Amino acid sequence: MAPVVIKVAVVGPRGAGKTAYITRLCTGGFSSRYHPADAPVTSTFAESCRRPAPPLRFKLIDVPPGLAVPDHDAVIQMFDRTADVPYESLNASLTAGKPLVLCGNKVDVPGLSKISHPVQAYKNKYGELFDYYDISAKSNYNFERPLLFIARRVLNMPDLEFGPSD
Ligand SMILES: Nc1nc2c(ncn2[C@@H]2O[C@H](COP(=O)(O)OP(=O)(O)OP(=O)(O)O)[C@@H](O)[C@H]2O)c(=O)[nH]1
Ligand SMILES: [Mg+2]
Repeated sequence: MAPVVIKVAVVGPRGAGKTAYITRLCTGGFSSRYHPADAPVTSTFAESCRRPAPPLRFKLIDVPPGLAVPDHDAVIQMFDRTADVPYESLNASLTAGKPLVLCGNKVDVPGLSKISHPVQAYKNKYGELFDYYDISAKSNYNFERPLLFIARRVLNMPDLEFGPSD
């Protein structure tokens, strides 16, 4: 079966962990070094699915803040669970009719306080196209869950599972 391509824009403030998350998915590595990005970069993460779902090619677009977001099918909005910065609402044109996953990253760090983001307000606004996950690019906690949610919504296959196709 030919792979289905899903373009995912990964947005969020400086230092949230966008690049670390995408690198973790696409290469399996993690670096504690921080290199602020200055232009969008697209990387590919391939995943097979149990039948009858097709294999998937996620095009993960790492978009630094303040830059135009390239064409996409879904959005991951990331923030840093260790930094209590005010959340930024998303431009409506970014998410219109598209799956949106909010990710609170760096949950490997001990002693985190309660999440400050009004997740329920997002749930009310975006409904079934929205989900929230605590994640960690460092420890891999929940790291494939955002993409599983997106795949299920984009393909309209609520039971889709990643894994070998046979
Ligand atoms: N402890 C911990 N640190 C993380 C995690 N994810 C990223 N970091 C660190 O946070 C810093 C910023 O991560 P980046 O991925 O570069 O952040 P970014 O969102 O791409 O930042 P910009 O390119 O400036 O927009 C780096 O030092 C990472 O190593 C995580 O899950 N846990
Ligand atoms: Mg970056």
